[in-house]
Order: sequence, then C-alpha cells, then structure tokens
Amino acid sequence: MKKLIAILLLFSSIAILFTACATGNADASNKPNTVHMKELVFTPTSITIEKGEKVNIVNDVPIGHIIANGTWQNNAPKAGKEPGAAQVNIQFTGNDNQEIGPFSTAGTFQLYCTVHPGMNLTVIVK
Ligand SMILES: [Cu+2]
Repeated sequence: MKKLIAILLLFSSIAILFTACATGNADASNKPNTVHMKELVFTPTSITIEKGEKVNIVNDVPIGHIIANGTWQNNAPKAGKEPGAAQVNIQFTGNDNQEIGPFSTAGTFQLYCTVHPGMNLTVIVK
C-alpha cells in the first residue's frame, strides 16, 4: 500500500511539473509592456512605455529572430541607434521570451528583426 501511495505521489508531481512548463509562456505574457512575435511580425507593431521601463518580448512561434536597433525601409535593413535608445541586440531561438531595455530616455525608438524583412517595432518612451 505504501508503494502505491509513493507511485501516485511521483505521478502527481510529474503532472505538476509538466503543467508548470506548459504555462511558462503564458506567465511571460502576463508581464507589463508585452509585445508578441509571430513568424514575420510584431503584435502590436508599436508600444508606449514610461521612462525607465522595459519591453517584454514573447516569441510565440518556433522560429528564431534577431532583434536589434534599426528599421526596415522598403525591404532594406537600416541599422542604427537613436540617441538615448537602449542598446538592443538579442537573439531568440523559438518559443522563448526576453526583456529589452530599460529605456531611460524619452523618445521614439526603432527596433527591427534583422532576419525578417519588414518586421519592425516602434518603442515610444514617455
Ligand atoms: Cu524575425
């Protein structure tokens, strides 16, 4: 009987572990200032934050992205960091999330995915 209880306890802890892993990305989505990445776009494409805050980027797809300072203009990549922009150069491998910033200066800042033409994000800091 003791053995049976031990086995049941083992199985229930495994189940709890799996549930915790499955909700990992959902927890990440609940953070403030969250922007999602799909295959080729940010949603939303623009976010407004307060000075000193970070942007939480959640990659919803099993695809890698490289996010950096700059923008796509007519399908041409234009690297560039505005004065006061947070330095951004982050690699995502798929179904992952990372925070960028903090952005400590007010202004409008362009970020882009260097991999996917047209994949732009505007961060407006108030
Ligand atoms: Cu991308």
